[in-house]
Amino acid sequence: MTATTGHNNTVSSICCYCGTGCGVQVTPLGDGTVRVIGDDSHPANFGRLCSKGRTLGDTTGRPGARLLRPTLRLAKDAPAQAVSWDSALATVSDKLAAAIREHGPDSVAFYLSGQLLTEDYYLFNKLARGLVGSNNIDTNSRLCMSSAVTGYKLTLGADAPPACYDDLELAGCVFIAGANMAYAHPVLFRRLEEAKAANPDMKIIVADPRRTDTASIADLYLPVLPGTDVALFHAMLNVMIWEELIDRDYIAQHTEGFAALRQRLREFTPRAASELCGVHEDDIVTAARWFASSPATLSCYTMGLNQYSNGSDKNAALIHLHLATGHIGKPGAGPFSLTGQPNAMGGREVGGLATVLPGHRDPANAAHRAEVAALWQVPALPAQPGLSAVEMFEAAAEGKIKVLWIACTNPAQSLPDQALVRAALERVDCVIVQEAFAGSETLAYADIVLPAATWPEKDGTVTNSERRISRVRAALPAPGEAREDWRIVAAVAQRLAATIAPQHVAKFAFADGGSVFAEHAATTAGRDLDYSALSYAILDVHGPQQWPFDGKVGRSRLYGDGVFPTASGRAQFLDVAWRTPADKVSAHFPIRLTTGRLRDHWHSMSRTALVPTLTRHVEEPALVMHPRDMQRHKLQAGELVKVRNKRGAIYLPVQADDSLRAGVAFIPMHWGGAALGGQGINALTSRALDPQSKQPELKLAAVSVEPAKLPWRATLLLRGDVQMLRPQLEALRASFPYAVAVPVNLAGAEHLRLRLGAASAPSGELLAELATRLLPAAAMQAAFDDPARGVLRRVWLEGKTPLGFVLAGDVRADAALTAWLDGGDAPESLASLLLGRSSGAVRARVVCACEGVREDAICAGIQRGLDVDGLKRELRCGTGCGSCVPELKRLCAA
Ligand SMILES: Nc1nc2c(c(=O)[nH]1)N[C@H]1C(S)=C(S)[C@@H](COP(=O)(O)OP(=O)(O)OC[C@H]3O[C@@H](n4cnc5c(=O)[nH]c(N)nc54)[C@H](O)[C@@H]3O)O[C@H]1N2
Ligand SMILES: Nc1nc2c(c(=O)[nH]1)N[C@H]1C(S)=C(S)[C@@H](COP(=O)(O)OP(=O)(O)OC[C@H]3O[C@@H](n4cnc5c(=O)[nH]c(N)nc54)[C@H](O)[C@@H]3O)O[C@H]1N2
Ligand code: SF4
Ligand SMILES: [Mo]
Repeated sequence: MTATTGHNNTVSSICCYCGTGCGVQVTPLGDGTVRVIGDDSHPANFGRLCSKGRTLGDTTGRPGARLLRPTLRLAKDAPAQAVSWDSALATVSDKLAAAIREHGPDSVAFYLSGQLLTEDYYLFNKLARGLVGSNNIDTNSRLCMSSAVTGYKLTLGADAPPACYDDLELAGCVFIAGANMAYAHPVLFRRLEEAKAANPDMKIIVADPRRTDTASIADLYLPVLPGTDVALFHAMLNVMIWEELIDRDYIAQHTEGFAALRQRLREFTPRAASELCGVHEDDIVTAARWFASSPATLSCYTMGLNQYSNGSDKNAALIHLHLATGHIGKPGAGPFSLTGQPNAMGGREVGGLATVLPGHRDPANAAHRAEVAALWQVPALPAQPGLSAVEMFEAAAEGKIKVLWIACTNPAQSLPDQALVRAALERVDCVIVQEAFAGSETLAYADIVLPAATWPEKDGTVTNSERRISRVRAALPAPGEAREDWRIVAAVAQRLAATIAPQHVAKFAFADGGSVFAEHAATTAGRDLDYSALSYAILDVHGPQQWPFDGKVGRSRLYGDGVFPTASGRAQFLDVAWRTPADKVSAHFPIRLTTGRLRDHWHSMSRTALVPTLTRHVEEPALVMHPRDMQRHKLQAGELVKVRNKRGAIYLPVQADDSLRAGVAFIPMHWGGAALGGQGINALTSRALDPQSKQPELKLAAVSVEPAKLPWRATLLLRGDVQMLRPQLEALRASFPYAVAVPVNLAGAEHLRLRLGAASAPSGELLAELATRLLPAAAMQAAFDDPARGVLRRVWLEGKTPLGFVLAGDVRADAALTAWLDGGDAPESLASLLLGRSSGAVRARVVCACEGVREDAICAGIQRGLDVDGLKRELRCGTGCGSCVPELKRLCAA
């Protein structure tokens, strides 16, 4: 695998979305865009890509979506002004120097991201700890992987996932707990589907309060109640002990602490645990038997375990099952924590968490601090513990943080308890936002904006879930004045050093990413992850490599010898007590709300919203609830509801879905303030932390759901680039409690959909603004207004082609007009449609993003007697990336 292959300018790189880390071949097309195909030679995906990876090319060449110049605002209420890089860098450096001088180094904080490259992180870390002198450097991995890190360290002794992707094919039993791999790690899920098809004896168990697409291949589905997995895992171990399914020799030779845990487990009989976790006791017994007696058992787990105030306990209790049965360190076996972001692993290696120093070292350990200080040639590293993500924003809200530098993450969407987060962002004297795209909510709080290059303009390395380091390579120049993240950090660090410690200036002078990587790799020497022998040259010639790496080969699996990197060399069983999640349901807040991913969107959607086909699978925010809960709360499908708790409230429509447990509701995490209005989904979530990992409880909030009582409704649909339309929109939206704005793809073109709700009809002025603010210049209008009643019905036309419409106060024509804009038939009479005297067609959802196949066509095919293979053959759905195959199966079964 060389840097460039095939076409003379094609580069091998890595998909910038999930932690699977699929290899891609990227070819610049000469018009500012690229073509992306899977890299057949990359061991993560062997050429496969999911719907998101396949459409990466569509995210390029969109300068309107990007930040192109640094900006500065001189006061909190002043407008941002474009400035030169020179002036932006000088201002950042001056602000840092002043805060350090006047308030001490801990008045400065860095909030970074698992989507940075290893080189970016490394320099941020060196700047924060080595030059500023603060451990206040944390990342969004705190919201994501922190409990997995803690779980691994406390039980196995080091933060190292012991398994690898080949184990998906070699396992006899796969236990998927709190992971929706079909959506979040689709290419790994494809591998698992194929492995199961090739080996029908393979048993798959899925534990999730929602019967997700991942559960479509499960032999046993466990509808665990949110937050209660410890009871499930403890009971499984109890059964294994009772039925003598444990590996006594392994426990005796390679572990410690079993006796105390065993004592604790007595109370976790299947029946007692069933009361706590809501899984039938017979199913607990079956799960335990399959797990223990299979020749090799692999667990895959993600946010359903990590994002809880008992997330570390859940991780440890799951790892216990592997230690007790010896399902670790051998092919097809092990506790495999799948990473979310493309370089969450790299951050853990570099020290991109307040609680980690470079090379898996510990900032609380004086010897480790001295080692890193020696490597960096600085006198000492700060001993004062750093703030973790949520603590950082709590300190900021208290006025303790003067300069907050945010890079490659969108905390005004993704952190829990947005009321606090936004108060914190307002309180900080100087907020620096280093961001690539123009739509991030956090930009509204920025005093200084630093425009960053992004994929495919960046060069560096990432580590995927199976500890494999790959090169990311640039295929395009960055647009405007955007710069690579590590170069921005290096430039600021050199300026700051010149002011506060001139002897250190040279320590931040790097010719290229390769020399940053070399310095970083050296920090791993002698550590569990040792890849000090790795270099860009080796990666270029021999392709991606797993750590630890001895100069020739990387290790695919860890702990095959039963020796663990703990003080005694033995793995540890922990005496994990039962703790309930922090948020409790009550008569006031009876619903357990959980949040998570959609198949075709990525986080705050700065990239996926640019791809028309990706917006078609799920177009708009909705709350899903069990039909029985809807009945109990007297709610109708499609009705607008208010979801509320003591932290905040959001408005969105409700839909019925019996794949959820009764009592559990779900909202996708993607709907932040930019889509939903207000503070978005995380207005509701809790900042209760796991005491060990400091990871917040993003997966459970107790809420109430009630009718919205916003009878006045408007809906607006308009052809155009959402990014371009957004500024005009924001002022309008602020006037309405319900104000959803999302991109939708109609007839292959981008459109903006706006939905508004209010308790009563808005003022005449506001109504007039609605009709004119977004009106396309020179478009013809068909208008049937009744302003006295707060009613507008207008359709904009170019010749006979509809460009958009606004319906306010009377939205009955919405579905038919939308179908028309989507290429459907024109209504027979526009007037009778707008006046509600006739209704029109309704359009169907797109199930297969790759081939654009709609649900109605699929259902018609099924009526004709087609099965999944027949659908694939005749309609071509499911033949691209395969992500929709579980859904096709579900539709066939229904
Ligand atoms: N399409 C897509 N893929 C992504 C991402 C994306 O934004 N979009 N983001 C990436 C990132 S950063 C991450 S971290 C991963 C996340 O990957 P996942 O963790 O797989 O995704 P989520 O949907 O957040 O949550 C997984 C499941 O946990 C379940 N769950 C909730 N509570 C519990 C519980 O108490 N116990 C159990 N057993 N299950 C529970 C939820 O119902 C949900 O189905 O995805 C990565 N991949
Ligand atoms: N309710 C709820 N909340 C959650 C979760 C959940 O399951 N439920 N999951 C949590 C998890 S696991 C995660 S990982 C977080 C993710 O949350 P965030 O990190 O906030 O999500 P992103 O939208 O990926 O933010 C990345 C930002 O970086 C920008 N960007 C992209 N490329 C570059 C680049 O190369 N350089 C720079 N400087 N900027 C770039 C993007 O435009 C985007 O604004 O959300 C967390 N929040
Ligand atoms: S599974 Fe999809 S999103 Fe994840 S790295 Fe592969 S192509 Fe990208
Ligand atoms: Mo994540």
